[in-house]
Amino acid sequence: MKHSTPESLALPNLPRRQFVQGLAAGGALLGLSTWLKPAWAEQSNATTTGAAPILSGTEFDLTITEMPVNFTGSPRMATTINGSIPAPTLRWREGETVTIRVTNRMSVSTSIHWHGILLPYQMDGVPGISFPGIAPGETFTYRFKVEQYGTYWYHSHSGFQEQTGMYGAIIIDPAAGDSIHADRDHVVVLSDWTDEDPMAVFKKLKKQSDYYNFNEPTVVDFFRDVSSDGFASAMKKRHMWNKMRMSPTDLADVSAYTYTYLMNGMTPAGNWTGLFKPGERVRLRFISAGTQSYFDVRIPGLKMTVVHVDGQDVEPITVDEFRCGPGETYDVIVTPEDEAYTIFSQSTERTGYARGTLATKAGLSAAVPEVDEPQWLGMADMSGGMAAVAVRHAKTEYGPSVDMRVDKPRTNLDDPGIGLRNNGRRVLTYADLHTIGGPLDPRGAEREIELHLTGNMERYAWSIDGLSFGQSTPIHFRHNERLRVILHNDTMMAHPMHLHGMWSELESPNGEFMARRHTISVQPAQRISFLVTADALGRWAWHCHLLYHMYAGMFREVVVK
Ligand SMILES: [Cu+2]
Repeated sequence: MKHSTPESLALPNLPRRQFVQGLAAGGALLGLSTWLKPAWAEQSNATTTGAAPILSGTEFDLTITEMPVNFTGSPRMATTINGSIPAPTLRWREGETVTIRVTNRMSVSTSIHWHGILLPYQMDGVPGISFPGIAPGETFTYRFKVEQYGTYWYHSHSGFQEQTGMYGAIIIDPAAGDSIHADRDHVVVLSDWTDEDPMAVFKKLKKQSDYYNFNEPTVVDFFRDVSSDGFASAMKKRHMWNKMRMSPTDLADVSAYTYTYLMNGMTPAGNWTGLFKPGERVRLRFISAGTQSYFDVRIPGLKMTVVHVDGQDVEPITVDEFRCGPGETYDVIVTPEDEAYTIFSQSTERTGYARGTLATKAGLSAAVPEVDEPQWLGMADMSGGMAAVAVRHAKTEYGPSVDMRVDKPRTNLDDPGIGLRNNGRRVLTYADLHTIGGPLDPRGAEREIELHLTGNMERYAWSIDGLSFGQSTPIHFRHNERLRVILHNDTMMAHPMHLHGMWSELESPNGEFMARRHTISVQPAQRISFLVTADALGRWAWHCHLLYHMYAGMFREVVVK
């Protein structure tokens, strides 16, 4: 057994501090040669990161190009929208019709998906489902009426282009004036960058799923042990790991070993800075655009009042810290009084962080905390809890692509998640979230569907009910039905599940309305449910927003008719 002796349990010698903090300059894109310089690049050779240009109005032209970027000291090619990372912030107005012409100046197909936006399915931007994609040299025109307001974002839905730079913020101003009063407003886009070709990252994960997991290299072995020795014996072995201060964890499959975490396109060394005047109410719109990273966000010295989640106003709740998974957005209000505060966003597996500063003037900084110690997965993460629900595993879950099935899922929403439990800070949980105004649709569920999030760690296979996208057939919703969706996580990882085109109205274990979401993170061994009003005809994507999980097959098509 690989980990049977203390010697072989030794961690690779990679102190966390040695992981790349990035360049102080933080990823300025290198100059374009003049002859191919498009209009948007006319002013400057080096397109800025850290201050995405703001485009507002009803007509937009976005150009997708490959451009060199340098976050770590080694120039790499990035996929950019109008030459910036993040892409330009698009400012729309509720009730207006927007026209967005997207031109592909690359040699491969591309797309843009408007994350969380309600629109006709042909405008949703998922190649193979909404439309064929945007071919090289082609311009695709998106046009739709903006039916909502709040903080959203957009990104490529093609290949790994989201990983290589294609993401940006959308701010939609309410038609009737904002109920959230703020003196100042900053978008904070969190993301992860790798100098590796994302396909190479994926292939490494396929070959060895804990390739980037230097904290805890034992999870694959744990499952190997479960299948060869049975659960009880594997658990005994786990006790041994515990005694040696080791644990099987599976917090994130890609870490700072390859990632540099970015805040508004700036590395930690680059230190993106948002300005304020003491005493102002500052709205920070956090957008979790990491492809494979959950971020735990806090601002030491400041309480954050969460007021708006996934584009929905929520009953204000004041916390010290919150976790945001890929796809989710959280708007908070802070009232800073001192000169400088660190915005600290550590990744869940605790190998690194994105960092920026809130300050009264540029050039200031505050102390940057150490990353927390990684926490161990508990029993609840591996085998659930005591829920008395009848668990139905689909026949397709019994096969080589599934290595774990949870028979007693936990249903609680008040768990902040692994790494945040009992850390001495008030951490936001899903149980704290209440969308103002209640559900969109007063009807109860007319029908229920249950889906299990499944995987096989060792094969790096990710699926739904044991079937990858390629093996699956579409899920059918009847037009205008009110539907309860139950998601049951049969894996040890959290999966941020994103249903396109329709809201997911999260409910409590007792069936009370909680929060209207576009992305719902389902924790390990957890069972959650939400209601959907299937009011959007057409074909929609539904997937895990961890990009490599989606790519591996944790993805379904939903057909509403
Ligand atoms: Cu996933």
